[in-house]
Amino acid sequence: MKEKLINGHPHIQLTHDNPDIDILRLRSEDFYLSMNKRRSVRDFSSQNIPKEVIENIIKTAATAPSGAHKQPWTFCIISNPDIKKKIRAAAEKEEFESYQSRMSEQWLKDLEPIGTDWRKPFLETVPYIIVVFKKIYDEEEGQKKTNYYVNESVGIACGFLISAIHQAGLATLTHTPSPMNFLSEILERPKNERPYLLLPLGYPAEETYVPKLKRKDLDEMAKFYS
Ligand code: IYR
Repeated sequence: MKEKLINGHPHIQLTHDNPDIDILRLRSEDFYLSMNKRRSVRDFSSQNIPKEVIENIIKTAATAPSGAHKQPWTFCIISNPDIKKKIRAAAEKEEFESYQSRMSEQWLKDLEPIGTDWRKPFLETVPYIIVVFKKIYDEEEGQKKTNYYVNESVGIACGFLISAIHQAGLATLTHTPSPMNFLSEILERPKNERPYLLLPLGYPAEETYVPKLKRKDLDEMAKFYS
């Protein structure tokens, strides 16, 4: 492998096979068709999943780019039933409050087609819950170290995570109980970590229904400047 120094730091030669144009067409279309089948799922089977699969998915998420390569994330993977139970109880308590009084009439109306409510039984059904924490700063030998573009970095990692879950053949949901500081307490996270996103992970339940949604057409969401 060829190496050289830039600013005194080692750089390695990129290995990249430049696929020809027909392959670009095929691969980009294949990936789109596959990703277009992804749906957020709220009814899960309790069927177990090998830990190795979860490890691969998490390692994929952590290939995301991050500000100054600080990798400002921690993935907590919960299979312990007592912890799942605690998370469900705390999430439902917050969600009950939200649906009852914190969310606006308009918000509740916007959610009607999705069919959600405060009940989150999937938090106990699923074999795994992943809670992604963002590291607002790092701590090395008692010294605070700045992280950069933390929300962007962790958001991209979550996108990779969701894609890896779908690609493996599993389902998930981007669940954001609000507020979600209870996750820091239950999972005993240090003070430089803040909960970012909760994702239940599993196979969908045998007969699962998802909202009949339409995705925006290209001309509704993209503008080409040729
Ligand atoms: N966090 C709540 C409410 C909710 C909000 C939005 I915006 C959604 O797209 C879906 C749900 C819940 O999880 O039910």
